[in-house]
Amino acid sequence: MASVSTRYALVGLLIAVIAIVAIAYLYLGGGGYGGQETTSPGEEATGAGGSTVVKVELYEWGIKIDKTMFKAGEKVVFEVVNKGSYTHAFEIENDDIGFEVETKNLAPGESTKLEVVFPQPGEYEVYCPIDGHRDFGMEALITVSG
Ligand SMILES: [Cu+2]
Repeated sequence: MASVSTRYALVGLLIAVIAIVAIAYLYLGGGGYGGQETTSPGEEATGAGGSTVVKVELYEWGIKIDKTMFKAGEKVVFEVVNKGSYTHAFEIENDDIGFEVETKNLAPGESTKLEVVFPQPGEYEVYCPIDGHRDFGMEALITVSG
């Protein structure tokens, strides 16, 4: 039969073990949150071959582009994702020089890449070519410098 003081000691030990397990669990479990690497939004990603990678989000009703200033001759890869609930597409156009590129139509959640080399300086219009979407606000402007 254990004495009273031994019983207290055992209870104390049990509490200590539970506390250590709880702390270890918090440390190990909580470590998962800090383990993921994040890149800050304004950061410029550079892909293979020295091209500039730019994220584009299409939604109702607008176009979000991470970067809208480029240099002529610069190779730019637009990573376009449809974040909306309608079908959208992404078109870049400069009527002055007969420049026009566009993605296929993207279903909601779908994404694609559009590789562009801007041939010369100027203002390039960006918009969704699907009927009426440009008037709803799905447009932006890209400036290309020499
Ligand atoms: Cu659209």
